[in-house]
This record gives sequence, structure tokens and C-alpha cells, in this order.
Amino acid sequence: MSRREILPAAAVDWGILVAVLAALATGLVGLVVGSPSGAWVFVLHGVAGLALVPLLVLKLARVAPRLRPGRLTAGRAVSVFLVVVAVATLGTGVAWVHGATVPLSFWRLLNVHILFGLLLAPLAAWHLRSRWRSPSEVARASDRRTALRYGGLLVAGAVTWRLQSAANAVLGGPGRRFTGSREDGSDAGNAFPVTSWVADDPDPVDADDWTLSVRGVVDRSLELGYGGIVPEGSPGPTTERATLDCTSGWYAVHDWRGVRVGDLLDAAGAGEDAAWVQFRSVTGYRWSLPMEEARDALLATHVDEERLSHGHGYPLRLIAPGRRGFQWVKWVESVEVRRSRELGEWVAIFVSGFD
Ligand SMILES: Nc1nc2c(c(=O)[nH]1)N[C@H]1C(S)=C(S)[C@@H](COP(=O)(O)O)O[C@H]1N2
Ligand SMILES: [Mo]
Repeated sequence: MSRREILPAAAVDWGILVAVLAALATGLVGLVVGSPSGAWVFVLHGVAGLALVPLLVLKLARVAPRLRPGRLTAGRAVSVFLVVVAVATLGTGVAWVHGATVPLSFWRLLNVHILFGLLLAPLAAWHLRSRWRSPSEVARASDRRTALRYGGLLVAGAVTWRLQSAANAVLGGPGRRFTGSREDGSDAGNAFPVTSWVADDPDPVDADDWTLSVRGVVDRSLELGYGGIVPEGSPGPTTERATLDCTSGWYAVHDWRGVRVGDLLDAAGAGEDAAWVQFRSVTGYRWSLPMEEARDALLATHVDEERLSHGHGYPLRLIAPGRRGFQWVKWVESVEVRRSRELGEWVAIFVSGFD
């Protein structure tokens, strides 16, 4: 390590790689985390992102001389683009945390952040392919001072993250959950954001033409009309308070009223080897919950005593407490009891609605 270097070049590059991978992994996993036991995923995401700031500064200071216009090769142009995308990812992430909003009708700032983050991965992989440094190279170039400085960097990332959260709390604004989502429209009946994941936008469903079918691994399939979704002999309609938390960064708490899925499954006689329950929309959008969790879930007709509006899934939508919004299937027309999970639903949530 030369005396003017704060960290050896190889150690900076490895640090960047580790931080990018950690941020990418926690960013992706965070999209499906809905219960507070997973809050650490979001903390790690913030710390990894903040640790990238000083590392990128060190890296840019080192490579800046190579970037003079006369010396720009195609490879270097891609690297410059990579830097731009990395800065955009960090910038949108930090701006979003601090409550910035963008007037991009459909897209929220968080979606823009996710898009930049996803673009970063292939660019970084391309950038790496010719620049691979083995970990032993880093070990040779490092000493105790390097390790200490790295420790310092991580502590700085964690402290900055704490200060940011504290500043956020003091500056006020609508409350944020551990997922980072901001409150929007709680207890306001149907007056909360309508969000579809990608392209789902069906025509309004006519409840007179609609039925709910309960099928699959059951003793008897059921075909229920809108007026008959609460099985006879069951405890009756249930109201439950639950939080809808969308990955585009907002949440709302409501009292949802409807039928307990377990009551439907009892009426149909779910088989012994039934393990999953899949909820399917009229659009083909679908998601499954494990049996025990599905029994506790609700299929709602009402929100805060108002009948669900079309945008919110009339006539029937899934309420899956502790799950992120994209799993709360709207316009549900079938409940299928299954022995295994259908992996195709991971595709369906992206492509349903495209003809
Ligand atoms: N059929 C269907 N259900 C869906 C979606 C969709 O696109 N299609 N979007 C999901 C997403 S991403 C969220 S956050 C919630 C939003 O519910 P809301 O529009 O009532 O706010 O519905 C979920 N259910
Ligand atoms: Mo969502």
C-alpha cells in the first residue's frame, strides 16, 4: 500500500463488490419481507448502500486520470455508464428515504431506485469480467491498518444510517414502517392508492356473473355466488385489522371484512395431503400461501365497512397479514387446494394482464 492510499486498490474493489452484492441481495429479499422479524434485511440494505459511498469516492479518485476524453475506450465508456447508474441508484435510494417524491404519474421514486439497482447488476458483472482480482491479492496488499480502516468504514456506515433514521424521525412527515413504506390512506375506506404490479387492469367484474370456486384437493368442489360466499354453519363474516404494504413504498391499515379462508376449506373438506392454497384472479394473476397461513387469511368484500371498489379488487380480494401487497390477490375467482406450490405464479405476477 502506497503511503497516499487510504485503502489498497484491491481492498476497495473487493469492498465494492461485497457491498453491491449485499445491497442487491437484501434489496431483492426485502421485496418479500412483510413481518418485523425481517427488519434486519432493510437495515443491512441501508448500511451496504451507505458503505458504498466512501468506497466509490476512493475508487473514482484512483481511476479518474484514466477517464480523460482522449483515453476513452468502449470499455471505459461502459464503466462510466456503470458509475452513473451506481450514483443514480444511491441517489434515488437516499432521496426516497428522506421523503422525496417524483411526479412520474405511474412510477414512484422507489420503483426508479429498484430499476437502477437491477441495471447495476449486469453492468457490474460485465465490468468485473476483465478485472478480477483474487482474494489472496487483497490479503497480500493488506495489513492490520487496512482491516482497521475497513472496520471503521462499516461503523461509519452504521452510524450514518442511524443518524439518517433519527433525522427522519425528527423531521416528521407521515410514519414509516420497518420496510421503509410510508402511510397513505389508512382507515379511509376505499380512498387509498390503487396499485397493480405490472399490467393487470381488468374490466369491472359483475358480481352477478361471477362465482368463487373452491377446488383442487377437496372432498367437494364449491361454486359460490357473491351472496353465498360465507358457508352455512360457519362463524360468519369476520372483520380483521391488517396492513397492506406495497413494495412501491406505501402502506395502509384497514379493517377488512369477509370470509375466513379456513371456513371455506372446512366447507369443501380440504384433503389430508393438502399443503398449499392458491388464490387466482380473473386476470390469471395468482399467489399461494402455505395451508396453515391460508386458513387464517381472509377473502374480503369490504374495507372499513365500505364495499370494495373495482380498483381494490371487487368483488373479492385476499387479505394476507404479514405478507407484502403483491401477494394480496385482487378480483379473486378461485381458491385451489394443492399438494405443492406452482412456481409459475412467479411468472404470472409479471405477465398477467398482457394479452
Ligand atoms: N390481480 C391482481 N392482484 C393484485 C395486483 C395485481 O396487479 N393484480 N397487485 C398487487 C399489488 S402489487 C398490491 S400492492 C396490491 C394493491 O392493492 P390496492 O390496489 O387495493 O391498493 O394488490 C395486489 N394484488
Ligand atoms: Mo404492490
